[in-house]
Amino acid sequence: MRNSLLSTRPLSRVFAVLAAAAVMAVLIGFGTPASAHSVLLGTDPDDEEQLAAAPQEVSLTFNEDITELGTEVVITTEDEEVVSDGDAVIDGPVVTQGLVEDRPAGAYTVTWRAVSADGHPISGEFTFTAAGGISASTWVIIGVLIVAAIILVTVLARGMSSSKPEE
Ligand SMILES: [Cu+2]
Repeated sequence: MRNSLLSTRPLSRVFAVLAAAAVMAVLIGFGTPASAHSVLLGTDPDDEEQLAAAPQEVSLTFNEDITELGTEVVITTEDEEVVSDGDAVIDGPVVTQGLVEDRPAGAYTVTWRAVSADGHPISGEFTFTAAGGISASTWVIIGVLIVAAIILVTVLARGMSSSKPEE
């Protein structure tokens, strides 16, 4: 009996080591995805996209929820003028950043930093180009056109109602 116990001991040690190694492998294997940083899946506009005009907002979509604290998006023109307006809005895995109304033509750079659900910050940048600009003068022209349209409609409506008694 004693002899057989001694003979099985080395074998059980081997099993114990193998079992421990298996447990470690499982822990490492399952632990890695849970602690991985968030990954940027895509942006709107896309990196290096060419647009007719700069958009009113830019959005970034990640593979998991983003933490509000420490997440920041800064958008600059090629003249290094900051055109991002206010704080980024975070809705789960989507981060949206508004732009100012005066958006000139040219290249834009979006520099972002986002904090993963695991607390780790990730960062990057992408660019897009606007063929035409939406500037303050564009808004003045749009305003003038709207006012002119209102005046025209008012004049036409008056002309129609004043011509009624003549019928
Ligand atoms: Cu991480």
